[in-house]
Amino acid sequence: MTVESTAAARKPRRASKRTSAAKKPQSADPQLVQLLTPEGERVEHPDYSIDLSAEELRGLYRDMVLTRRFDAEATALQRQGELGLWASLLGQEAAQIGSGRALRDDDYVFPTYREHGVAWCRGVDPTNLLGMFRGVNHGGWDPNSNNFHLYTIVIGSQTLHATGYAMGVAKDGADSAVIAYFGDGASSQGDVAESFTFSAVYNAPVVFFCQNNQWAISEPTERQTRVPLYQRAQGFGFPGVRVDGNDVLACLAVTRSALERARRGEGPTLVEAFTYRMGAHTTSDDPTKYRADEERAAWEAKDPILRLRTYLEKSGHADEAFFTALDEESETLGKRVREAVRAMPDPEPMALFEHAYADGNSLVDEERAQFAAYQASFADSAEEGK
Ligand SMILES: Cc1ncc(C[n+]2csc(CCOP(=O)(O)OP(=O)(O)O)c2C)c(N)n1
Ligand SMILES: [Mg+2]
Repeated sequence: MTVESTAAARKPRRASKRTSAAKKPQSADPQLVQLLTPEGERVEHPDYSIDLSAEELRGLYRDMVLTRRFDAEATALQRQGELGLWASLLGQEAAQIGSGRALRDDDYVFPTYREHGVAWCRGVDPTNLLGMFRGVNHGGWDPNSNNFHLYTIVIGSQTLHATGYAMGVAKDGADSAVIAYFGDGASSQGDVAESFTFSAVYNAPVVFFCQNNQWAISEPTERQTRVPLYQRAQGFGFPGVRVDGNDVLACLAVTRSALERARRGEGPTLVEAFTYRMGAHTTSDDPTKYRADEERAAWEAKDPILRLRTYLEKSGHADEAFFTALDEESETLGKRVREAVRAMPDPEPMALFEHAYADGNSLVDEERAQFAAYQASFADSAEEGK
């Protein structure tokens, strides 16, 4: 059974009064779920529909704009030497805001290191995302406050964490769902294959949300797979769907449907959000070494924010005052982020050993003692120099 057919069978589509769905053209490629074209035109997909108010549409736009502004600020802060590293989400705002806004508060998220837009949707203060990249803490937020796990840099490992967590959710009899984010490169990891197998055979309520941004650092997607990534799911016995990852409406509709399926006890879904990493892999990377400018330009024409803006303007769902106010809000956010980063206190050196083990560990104790002696040795040499 496909996720499309499940969704269609259980939920007869409503004809929307507000957006008069019946009259809209169909999306060009049924393999790629799209509800908003790059030109900002609303289209219909036979298996997915969405009916949002003007206020909800403006909300999605605001989320994307503020996320992009935050991301640009973080990139600039790295260039100014305030952060050691930054992994930009530029271009992936729709995939993250669409999927992030599909979640319920009681759902649980396992992100990679690039999910700043999803963090935003979960209510994690963006300034908290920066501590690890500044090197002043190991994470920066309490995962259980917002059901948003700490950033995970070991590629693909969080899909196993998500699967185990989802199996626990099912055992508890809860109807919440779990979502695991990962990339096209991560799809080649053994951990991801294992999590697919486990979640399928245990029917775990998990959505695997793969942002195929076309690159794994300098490796293109054709080095990861011979088949479209979403088709991998079939071999594991659960549905896969490819969504236009630059279309926030389609990402919202598809993720919502996959989460509902998980809640109903029908098991995992693989969502492949087809998108593009507009920037460098991280601030340590130079993409001009391995990809052509034309490729970036072609994706720029599919910009997720621009297409929603075009639609909002054409449909009259937002006026100039809205865009002006949002510009101001963006600048205020940028300033707040700058000030918060510069005000972050340097950690106490011995804090390095905290949070490694909940109940302590003899090896960590030994290392702590060695490091304390090392630190103290500087005090001795300062004395000798007098
Ligand atoms: C297990 C593991 N192997 C290698 C790396 C180094 N590494 C960091 S990011 C990355 C590429 C990941 O690409 P993808 O999954 O497509 O995610 P993206 O960065 O494009 O969002 C690699 C290989 C790592 N962090 N962990
Ligand atoms: Mg990638």
